[in-house]
Amino acid sequence: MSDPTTARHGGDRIAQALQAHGVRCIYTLCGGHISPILSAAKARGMRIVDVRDEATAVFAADAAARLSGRPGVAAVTAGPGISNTITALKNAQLAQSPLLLLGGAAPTALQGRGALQDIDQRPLVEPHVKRFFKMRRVCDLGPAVEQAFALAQSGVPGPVFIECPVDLLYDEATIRQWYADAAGKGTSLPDRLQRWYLNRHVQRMFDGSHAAAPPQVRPVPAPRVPSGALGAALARLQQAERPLLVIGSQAVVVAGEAQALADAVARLGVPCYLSGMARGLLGRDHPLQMRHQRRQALREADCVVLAGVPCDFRLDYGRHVRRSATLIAANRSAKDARLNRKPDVAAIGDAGLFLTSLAQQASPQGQPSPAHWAGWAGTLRARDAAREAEIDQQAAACGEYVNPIALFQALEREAGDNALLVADGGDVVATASYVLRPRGPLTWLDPGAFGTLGVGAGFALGAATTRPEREVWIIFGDGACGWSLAEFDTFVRHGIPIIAIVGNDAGWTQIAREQVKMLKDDVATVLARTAYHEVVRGFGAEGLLVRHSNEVVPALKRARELARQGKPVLVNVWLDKTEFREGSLSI
Ligand SMILES: Cc1ncc(C[n+]2csc(CCOP(=O)(O)OP(=O)(O)O)c2C)c(N)n1
Ligand SMILES: [Mg+2]
Repeated sequence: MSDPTTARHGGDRIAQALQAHGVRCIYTLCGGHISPILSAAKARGMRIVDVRDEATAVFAADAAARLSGRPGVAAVTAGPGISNTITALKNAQLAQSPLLLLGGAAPTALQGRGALQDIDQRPLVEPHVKRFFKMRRVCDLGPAVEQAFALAQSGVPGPVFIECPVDLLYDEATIRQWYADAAGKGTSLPDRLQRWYLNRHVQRMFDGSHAAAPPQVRPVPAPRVPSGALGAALARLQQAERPLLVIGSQAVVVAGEAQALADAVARLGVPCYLSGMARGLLGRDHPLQMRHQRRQALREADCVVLAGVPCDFRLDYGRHVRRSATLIAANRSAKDARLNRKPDVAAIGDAGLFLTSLAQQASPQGQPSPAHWAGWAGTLRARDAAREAEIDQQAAACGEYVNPIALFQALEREAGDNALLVADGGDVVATASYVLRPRGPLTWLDPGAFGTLGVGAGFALGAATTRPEREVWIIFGDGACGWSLAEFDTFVRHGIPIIAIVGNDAGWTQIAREQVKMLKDDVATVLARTAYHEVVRGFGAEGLLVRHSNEVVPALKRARELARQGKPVLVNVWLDKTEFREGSLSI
């Protein structure tokens, strides 16, 4: 293993800084521009997981970040390697997920001169990241990684990009030789001038690199809501008759505090809805957690606390909350706290810490919450139970193939207590999210506000490598699985036992549902009952086919058994069409 105190070359300086920040895994797809980083990171004991699409690498880094609370790291080659990551980068930016993307680049002296894969990468990447670092000197590589880690996690978290030209990554002797060879041995004045220029260029690249200090890790404390706003929120909450709490992804960005947050929410006694990464925060069955009829509850509430949840399309741009209700918005972003609707109390800071402090102040000695809140929670619970009974009825409908609600009810019973669920699809995922109960904090991953299909395998990879003790399931739509099915090759090569369920309804149903109704045309929304289980067998994974209800439970049991033996599995389930999602939005 490499000496942790000294770095061999620029690639190793990056690896050294990653090591200092506790990075254990790098997701990548190789390219000549980044080889020294990968080789040095491997030599320093980091796990290099090589995937089949650069987007997967970034999705994996995103998931790793969400689950660990520390930036995930991906490395991709110059040009097309980088352009392939744009959707995944944007997804991470909108999901406020801190990650570091290391991208290759043409040699410094050849940029803009027609080198292989040389494009101006800044305009492509810069809009989607908190900072675009353009490297020009070897001595800046380590400090850039330090800064990138701090920046990715500070304020509103997000992705950061470091562009690493290949000639900064190899050792000085090799680079000097490259440039000497390139300069040639000509004796004309232009030849000698060019040699002089290149010599000076190399000198500048390596200037100061021998004196570089070892990497420093900067602590990044989560921003705290000022005490004035905290006090105002507490006073408004205590006056409320029917308070409601909506907790979103941003409240769990300090992943290590998720359990403390769960305890605080339970202590606060306010009925709540959980969304995004906050799903599962209170475990499978908590009396304060409501799952259904959120819109109606929001209409009735007289005080709504939005913890890390902006008033975007998911809250009908704020219209779901009554005008007369007190709105308390806790958010790291002052802009998001005020999006579409001005809150009565804007609590700017970390939403998770805000709720923990609020609970502390509301009942410093663990006093119970007001009795009328319990009555209100009871009303909501009764409504939840009524909806659950309706869902049970809909699950009993028998068709030619498998009822999707019944499928997820079976999965809910069969998946282990340590299951971690990844959602990638349209209607099938929406149905799953009605029925499945994430097991605990940080056991549910969905793309977030960007609504990106294709996250499945990358998220699962990030999850399985960050939380190897967990049973990782992907819930795929048959449309969505097409983006990342080739990553079963990655799962097989790296021995990662992920279980994927494909809800195969032979179509892009979430889109078809409205398109057919409004335009009487199913153009481009029809797929075949493709044998996805056979496709993954080709990659060396296990594939199971389920066409009838009675095959569901045995297949799920078999899938778990195979995963326990270390094998990745895909269960291709033929679904019936249902009316379950009728009326829900697809745009
Ligand atoms: C990258 C991307 N392309 C297209 C869409 C639009 N879209 C949203 S849902 C959906 C259908 C998903 O089909 P499938 O995964 O089979 O799930 P189903 O709705 O059939 O259950 C599509 C195409 C999207 N959200 N993301
Ligand atoms: Mg489908």
